[in-house]
Amino acid sequence: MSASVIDFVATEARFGAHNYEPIGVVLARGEGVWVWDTEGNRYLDCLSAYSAVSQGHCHPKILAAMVEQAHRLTLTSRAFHNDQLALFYEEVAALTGSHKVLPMNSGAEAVESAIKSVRKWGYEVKGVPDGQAEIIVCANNFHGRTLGIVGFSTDPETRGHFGPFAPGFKVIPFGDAAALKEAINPNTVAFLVEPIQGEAGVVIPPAGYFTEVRELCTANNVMLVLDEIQTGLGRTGKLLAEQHEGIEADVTLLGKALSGGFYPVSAVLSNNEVLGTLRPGQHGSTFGGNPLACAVARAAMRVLVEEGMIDNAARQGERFLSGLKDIRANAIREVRGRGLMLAVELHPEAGRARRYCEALQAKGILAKDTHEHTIRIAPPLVITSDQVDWALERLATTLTQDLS
Ligand code: IF1
Repeated sequence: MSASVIDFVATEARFGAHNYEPIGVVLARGEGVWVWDTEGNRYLDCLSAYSAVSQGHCHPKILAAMVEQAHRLTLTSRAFHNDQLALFYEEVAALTGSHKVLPMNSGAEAVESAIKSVRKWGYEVKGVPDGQAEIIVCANNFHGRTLGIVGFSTDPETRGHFGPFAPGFKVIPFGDAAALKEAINPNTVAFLVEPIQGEAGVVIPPAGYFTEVRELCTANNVMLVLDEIQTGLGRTGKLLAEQHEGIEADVTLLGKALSGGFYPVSAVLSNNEVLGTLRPGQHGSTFGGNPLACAVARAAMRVLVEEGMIDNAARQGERFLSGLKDIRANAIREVRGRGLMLAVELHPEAGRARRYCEALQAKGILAKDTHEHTIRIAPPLVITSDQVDWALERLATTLTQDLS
């Protein structure tokens, strides 16, 4: 590493909490699928900030919307109306077919807000005895890092030594509708689940799973809450991952690409019943629904649709997936994916996925490992066929190396 890179890394180490172990690159500029480090080296971003930069780095139209709004009005608090929130509501509701919107900031805040809302609905509408609401979640879930959320994580790294945790959550295996049927009881208010488990390593459920889930939730008056914070907004080749399953959630959570990576913007989308239980003063946030966030999100949604990014994600995702499946490498155990949400799982004896990510970095690709043996591949949805082929060449060379 050069002196300047070492200086940045050393300074981070000196002052920063060590809650990440970044790959050894210091990024300084981004444009589309490309990012450049402080030395001017160019990389194809195959992480997209965990699917927050789906529209590509520094999208000019989102930037222009942000600058224009920032000159005019950034934050008013919800004590007063502003001239962006209603427009954001209309546009995100029209895009997703939702009736009610609760604007928040981080993904975890949207998850926590959904948990509060479905519990309140359980007590005030479903008639669950106060304090006894149960929410079913899946093993290997990832819904954020707040205390409430890590309380129902099954990952020791995510929840270790952060207790004690809140009760009211029941864990079942992902992809097992019979387990859901077994777990539902009269106090169950919701089933919170990712359509595809991202952090778990892009785990896709069996065909028909969500059709059964939808039927079970409807039959038992249980709210189906789909966390589309990572899978949503085109990542899997459709606007929402639920569309692959031909179902509709009762509550949908969005975040990340809702702002195109410019600003933390998240939202809870639902029908009147659930969000209609929130009354003035019962929930809120200083920045939730602020005019700058709304202007940025409106532009991020607009370019996603107007520039055909969702269909491109479907097309390039198929190209990428079949190209990955064509790679003949002993290291590869399985290739998985839907749209541009892809993963290469390695055999344990092939060595840690991190080693392959470091080797990819040397070839101009930035990717992230998850759970030791899986490499995530999630480029911005603006990637072209040539860029997919460029990435596949380097992935094939790297994966056929022996890095064990
Ligand atoms: C980290 C993981 C991904 C999410 C889903 C809610 C949230 C996330 C499905 C919370 C956030 C981020 C968090 C970030 C790394 C990244 C991640 F590895 F942690 F699990 F993407 F897979 N639901 N995921 O994926 O949204 O509060 O972060 O805005 O914590 O290291 P957030």
